[in-house]
Amino acid sequence: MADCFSLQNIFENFKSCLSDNKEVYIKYYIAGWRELVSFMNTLGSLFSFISKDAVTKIQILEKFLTGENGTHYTTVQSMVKYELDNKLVDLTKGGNYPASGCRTLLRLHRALRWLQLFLESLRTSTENSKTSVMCSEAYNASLAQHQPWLIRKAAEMAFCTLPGRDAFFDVMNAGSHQEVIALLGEALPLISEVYQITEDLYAKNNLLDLP
Ligand code: 1Q0
Repeated sequence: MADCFSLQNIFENFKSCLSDNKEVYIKYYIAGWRELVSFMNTLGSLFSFISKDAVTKIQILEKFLTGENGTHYTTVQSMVKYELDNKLVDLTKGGNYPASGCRTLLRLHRALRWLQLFLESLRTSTENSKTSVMCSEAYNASLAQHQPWLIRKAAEMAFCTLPGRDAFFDVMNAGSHQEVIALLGEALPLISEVYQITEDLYAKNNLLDLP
C-alpha cells in the first residue's frame, strides 16, 4: 500500500471532482477518500478505527452510485436534489433513512475540513513544528465539535503516534520537502473549493446538522 500511495494521486482525484459548472462528482470524491484511507493505513493500528469508519462511509456512497438509482448520485448536487425530492433523508433521528447519501457524505465533508486545515498547517510549518499538534489543532477546529468524548480521546491518542514532520513529508511520496510544499500549495485551493461548494449547498438546503 505504502508504495503506491502518493500525494499526487489524492490531488488528481480532488481536481477531477469539479465539473465545468462546478458540481462535485461523487465518484472522484470517494476515490480521493480511498487514497487518503490507504495512506492512513500505513500509519499503524491505532488509526484503524478511523479508517474503518471512513471505508464504511465510502462503501455506502459507492453502493448508491452503482445501484439502480445511480445516475442520481453522479454529483453531490444531484444526490441532494434526488434524496430531498423523494424524502430519502432523515432530518431528525429515528427515521427510515439513517444511512442516506446526504448524511453519509456530510461526515466525509466535515473530515475534508479537517484535511484542509491540517494540510494548510503542514504547508506553512517549520522544522520544529509537530505533526501531532498540527493534527489535533485541525481536529479540534473541525471534526471534534461533532464527536463524543470517547472518540475524541481515542483520536488524540492516535495523533500522538504520528511520525514527525520530516518523516511525514517523506511518506507523502512527492519528492523533496520543497516539492511537497509546492504541491500542497497547488492542491489546497482545489480542496478548499470542493469543500466550499459542498458547504454552501448543504447550508442552502439546511443539511449541515443531519443526524
Ligand atoms: C494523519 C492522521 C489522520 C487523522 C484523521 C483525523 C480524523 C479523525 C476522526 C476520528 C473519528 C473516526 C471514528 C468514527 C467516527 C464516527 O462516529 C464519525 C461520525 O459518523 P457517524 O456515522 O457515527 O455519525 N465519522 C466521521 O467523522 C468520519 C471520519 C472520517 C475520517 C477520515 C479520515 C481519513 C484520513 C486520512 C488520512 C489523511 C492523511 C493526511 C495527509 C495526507 C497527505 C497526503
